[in-house]
Amino acid sequence: MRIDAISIFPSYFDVLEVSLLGKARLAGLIDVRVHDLRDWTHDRHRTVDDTPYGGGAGMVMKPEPWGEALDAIATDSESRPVFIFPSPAGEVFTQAKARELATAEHLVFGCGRYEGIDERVFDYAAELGEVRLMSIGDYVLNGGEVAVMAMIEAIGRLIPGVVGNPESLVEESHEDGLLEYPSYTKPSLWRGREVPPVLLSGNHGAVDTWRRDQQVIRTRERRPDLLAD
Ligand code: 6GU
Repeated sequence: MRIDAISIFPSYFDVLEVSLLGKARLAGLIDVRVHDLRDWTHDRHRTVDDTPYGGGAGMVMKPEPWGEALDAIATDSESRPVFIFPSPAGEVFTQAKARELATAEHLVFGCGRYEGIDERVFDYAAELGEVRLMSIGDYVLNGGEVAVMAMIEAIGRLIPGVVGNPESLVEESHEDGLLEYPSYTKPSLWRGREVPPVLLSGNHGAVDTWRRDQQVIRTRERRPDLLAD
């Protein structure tokens, strides 16, 4: 998979070098390219924003640098990219959407700052590929970078070969619509707290049943909205 990220703060993406995704990049499983939006400006101050038509607070990202950035990346693409613009006004990014996006050949993340990007940019991007506006939850961040890091991590780890043991992908929270069961390791008694005896019983059927029950109990307690779905 190829992933491009366009931002005025490209250093937010420096940590993609480390950990699992860093290894996946070195192994050639993911080709991540980070771009500074200001590289597509032409004035001395490398201006990316301007005041909003109609008035109001804050600044809006100008369309011209975005147009050039999207053109350059789309021209250089082997496929029709999927453009993802992080936005608190977008559709909510979920594990199901991560799974869907993990099958794409080329994702392009466009990180907005300030009050947002000139709306015409989304319309133009739709001529070059599929456009998705995506939110990572109902709260407001200063810009899209942190949201894009979260999405890249969630999508990247679903690409075959990125996570060493594929078994660890299926037993996680959200993969089957339930939260994950609780986990324990040695010692079996720690600071007066015991590990649930069934886990020490050697009875695999009983362990499976207990874990499933725990998933349902936890989900009912913590995320009843998931059970409704
Ligand atoms: Cl994707 N962007 C911003 N700026 N804020 C957010 C968000 C995205 N998702 C939740 N809040």
